[in-house]
Amino acid sequence: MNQQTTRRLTTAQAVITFLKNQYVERDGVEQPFFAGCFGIFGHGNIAGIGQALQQMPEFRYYQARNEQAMVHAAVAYAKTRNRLQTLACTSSIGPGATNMVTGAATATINRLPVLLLPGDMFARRNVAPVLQQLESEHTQDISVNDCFKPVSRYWDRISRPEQVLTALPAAMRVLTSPAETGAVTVSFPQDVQAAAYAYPAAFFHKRVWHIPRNRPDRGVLEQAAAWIRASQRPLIIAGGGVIYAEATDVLERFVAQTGIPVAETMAGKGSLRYDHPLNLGAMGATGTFAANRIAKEADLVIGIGTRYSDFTTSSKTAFQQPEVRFININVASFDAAKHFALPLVGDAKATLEELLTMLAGYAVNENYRTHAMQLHRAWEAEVDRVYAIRNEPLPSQGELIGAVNELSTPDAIMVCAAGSLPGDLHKLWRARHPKNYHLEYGYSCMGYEIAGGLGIKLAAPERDVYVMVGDGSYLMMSSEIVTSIQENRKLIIVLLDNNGYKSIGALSRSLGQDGFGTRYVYPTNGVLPGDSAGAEVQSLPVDLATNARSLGAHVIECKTYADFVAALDTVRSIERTSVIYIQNDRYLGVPNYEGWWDVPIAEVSEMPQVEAAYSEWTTMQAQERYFLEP
Ligand SMILES: Cc1ncc(C[n+]2csc(CCOP(=O)(O)OP(=O)(O)O)c2C)c(N)n1
Ligand SMILES: [Mg+2]
Repeated sequence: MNQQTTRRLTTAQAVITFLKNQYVERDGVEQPFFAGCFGIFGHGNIAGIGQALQQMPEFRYYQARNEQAMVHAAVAYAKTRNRLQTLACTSSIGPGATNMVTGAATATINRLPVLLLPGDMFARRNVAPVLQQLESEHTQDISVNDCFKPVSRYWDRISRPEQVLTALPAAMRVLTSPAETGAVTVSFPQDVQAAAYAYPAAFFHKRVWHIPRNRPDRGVLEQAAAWIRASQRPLIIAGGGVIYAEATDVLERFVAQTGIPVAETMAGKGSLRYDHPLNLGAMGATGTFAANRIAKEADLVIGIGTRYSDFTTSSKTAFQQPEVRFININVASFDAAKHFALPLVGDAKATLEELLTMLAGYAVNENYRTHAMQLHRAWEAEVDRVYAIRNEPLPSQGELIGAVNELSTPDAIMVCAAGSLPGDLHKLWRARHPKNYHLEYGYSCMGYEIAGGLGIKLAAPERDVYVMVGDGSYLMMSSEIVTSIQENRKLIIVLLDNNGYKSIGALSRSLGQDGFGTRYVYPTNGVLPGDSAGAEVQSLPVDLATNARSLGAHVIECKTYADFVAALDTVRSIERTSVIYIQNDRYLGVPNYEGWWDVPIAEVSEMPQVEAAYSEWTTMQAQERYFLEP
């Protein structure tokens, strides 16, 4: 140690120098792990990370408008790059830091790597309480940054400069682990960031983190092959893991050889092209009748890279075959073990390749394959029908989705996260490549859409990025339009205004609650009116098109479907971020196709509609299953 050469750097300079030199390699392809750093400066990071970034412009700094948004952008970047690359995010202390907590949860829930570097209170403490410090009577060893603990896969606080020597390698291990990845938070007291230390030069040498393709236990694989051979009605559920592992080609070969049909989760949509004859489309609560019918009768479910969210399982009602059993291929043993499955803990690509060899000569019976293919065709006809609806006076969401799908370039990326759009898109979007459909539906965080679009465009500048966003999400966070203009990264934002929360409005009506609190209207006699209120209800004077224009976007306002189609054409030749604004119908929804979602209903109430909805709910709730036997 004493003989080592050292470099005297501030802790922050050491962090950035270290990050700059971290690389990952998978399948022999090497790349830098960090594409730079998003940030918003304040007194908690300006002289530390801020100074270091200024001194090292080769580690690109991106100025964000909102800390939550910048984490979403980093998450979307990582998702677009299949977790092989991400960005760091630096914030000041206090509100700047806690603004990132929601972003951290988004990353962790979606199993996507981001490195968060929030500023923290003075480690030396003598000047406390500093501006924005939350004091505690019972300890001085706490700050708002402790809020990151439950939403981070790794959390640390750097109280002395030399601690980064052990903290950052630990952070890198988690970030680059396919099974453990998520938000990593390394909290940096503002004085420590700026303090200098003689770091061993070896700490800054180039490091390449190998991303492994781990293989499952041989015996369990053999058992899985035997289960598949014995099954009569197997179904594959393709989750995000298929796409992150770049296992889509082997999945296609697997399906071609075995004839097993595929249903797709929100994160897994695009695993097969939409027009593959054995692609049944979306699975579960927002699923297609094709997927949901096959799932209902399946005797074997092969889940690949899925965490079986309630949307995927229709709140545990999707699989009704009494003897149904599960094989789960997953890098994380946590997910592989769900539903008492036979756990194939391993990389999706490596596992499918091995399983395929073991299944030589096996295929599902012809009737089953034919049945699945018929359902696929029937579903495609239903999508055609919804795309062709021409609702008046306001267009339907389904037809607008159809227009974006058909008029966007084939290699484009569409991004969405919350509202009524995700369910409609899950059913209706025709994914033409594995990156075509980018849904953040782990956290379904309103406000992800535009920020996420920015992250995608930074990760894939050669592709068109279509952001599909509702008026509610837009109002919550549209700030990164400004960043997209600053960075000259064009987004095509499709803003669907239905004057409030169409999704939660419909949910509210289904619970007997009349859309209460989900419309953008003035109160009447001190109460916000629901959907049954008459025509006297007055809308709010909100003008989102003008709002978007004021942020620097090119805005095209549409009234009709024809305007919308024309706008999708015009927008291609506009060079900066553009917003296509259109109002659409609050009430005309895409049907439910035999899926279900458990949302609890008031067990007692003074409203008869609520009581009626409750009794309907009990019938469905009774179908929820535990899967306790392998
Ligand atoms: C941050 C956040 N807050 C609340 C919710 C709950 N929520 C889900 S959808 C929604 C309304 C979305 O409105 P809008 O974007 O206009 O889409 P629409 O439902 O009208 O299609 C709300 C409040 C959420 N998903 N995320
Ligand atoms: Mg809305």
